[in-house]
Amino acid sequence: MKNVTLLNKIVLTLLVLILCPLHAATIAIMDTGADLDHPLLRKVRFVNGAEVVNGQDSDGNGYIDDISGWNLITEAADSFIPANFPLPFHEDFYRYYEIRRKRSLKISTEEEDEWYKIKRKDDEFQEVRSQFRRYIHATHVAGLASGLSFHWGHSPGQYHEADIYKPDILTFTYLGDTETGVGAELNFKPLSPQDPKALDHLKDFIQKYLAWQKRKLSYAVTYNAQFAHIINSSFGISTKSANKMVKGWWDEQFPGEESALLTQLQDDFRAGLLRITKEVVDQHPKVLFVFSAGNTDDNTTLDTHYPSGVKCDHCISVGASLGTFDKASFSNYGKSTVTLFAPGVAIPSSVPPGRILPVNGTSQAAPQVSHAAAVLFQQFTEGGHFVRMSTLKRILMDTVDIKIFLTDKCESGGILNLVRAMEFTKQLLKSRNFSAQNYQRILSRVKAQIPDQVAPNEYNIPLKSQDFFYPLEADPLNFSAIFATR
Ligand SMILES: [Ca+2]
Ligand SMILES: [Ca+2]
Repeated sequence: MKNVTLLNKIVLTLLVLILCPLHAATIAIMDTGADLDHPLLRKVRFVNGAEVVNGQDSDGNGYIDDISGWNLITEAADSFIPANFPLPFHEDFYRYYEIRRKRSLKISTEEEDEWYKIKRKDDEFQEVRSQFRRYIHATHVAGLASGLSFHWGHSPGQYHEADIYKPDILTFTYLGDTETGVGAELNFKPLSPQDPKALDHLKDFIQKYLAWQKRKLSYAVTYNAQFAHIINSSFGISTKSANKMVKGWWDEQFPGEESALLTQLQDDFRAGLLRITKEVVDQHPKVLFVFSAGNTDDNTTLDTHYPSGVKCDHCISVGASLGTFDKASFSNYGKSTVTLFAPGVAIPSSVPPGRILPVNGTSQAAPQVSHAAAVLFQQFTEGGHFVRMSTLKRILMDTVDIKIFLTDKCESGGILNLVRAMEFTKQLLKSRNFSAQNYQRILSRVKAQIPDQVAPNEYNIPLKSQDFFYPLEADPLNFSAIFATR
């Protein structure tokens, strides 16, 4: 009898291991293509175990050699392509960022200010800067999704528990230009302005353009949903940009003509962008979508932002805060369109090749929320529970640091607090009681136990919205020491 019990235990344990694998949550980075060979990202690289690099689609999912992701632009497995950039970037470039950071902090010298102003007007230099931005963007976002940011700017050890959780990072190249395949943007070919069908032709094109955007988004999401629990999308189109696109087509079709019809077409186009997003995300209820709210200081409840403005219970839109004491001046906001905020000023993370750089943006705020969601997801999984993505969203919202300056700026009224979200989830799972009353009781208790986060002093200086990137210094934050503990 004793042996039977032991056998039962073994069988049960094996069943649990088979049915509830303790794999990490996977976050897909839909972006410019992340460098997963960065020393910090190697440790979190997603590996498609069923695929083999042999020039064939070994796992039969339709994508050849997709070991760690896919590139929609080139339609190949190489997501990050350094050859597309003018490497190495000149050191003056880094100096530019160093001085800009100092200027934001009002600690730059006159000589530095002078040098900076010259570079700022230097078109060639600025062209390199925009290339650099594309070069680093996804890798920076991926580093934050992996949990890098939580180790910096806070008291050491505060986030050590988060470090136990290392979500896998999948890279998907979504942003970029191509002439072929699903990524190829549609071009408008106008009719003669006098053609009676000209207006219908333009309207038709706008519908075709929306259909293309939907195909592209659907392609990306369908791919990523094979492997990822969370999709991080740190990109978007503002109302102003969307209107400009429609105005461009209008001007090609009706040069010099002004009409109220244009405004109508612009409104329809923006509504269309949100509609196609909704159609795509609704097909993937098991995926949590985390969007950056955008960097144009718009109220996106009034001025839509695509795709972050989509309404769904497994979608999160993230605004950027300045430390934990103010909205970042550039961040979009919206009582019904932005879910919560996360720090988005001077946030350090990985950039190629193997370096660290503090950067500003809602692009930086969003992946911190993706990371937090991954951590909670793993807590549930390890506790042997399935969890709905809408529940993860609810917990993240309920455990924020409530801020007066965000009350009318986002749905939750606060800033992400990972430590509190983790502790709440831990206590909820421990209680094994998922009733609404118990949820509220534990929430109140954890709120009393875990204090609001305190921002590092350096943030306590007004920063300008145009100061989006921060300089690279030789490991100023001692990342190598921090990550030795991983
Ligand atoms: Ca494959
Ligand atoms: Ca293969």
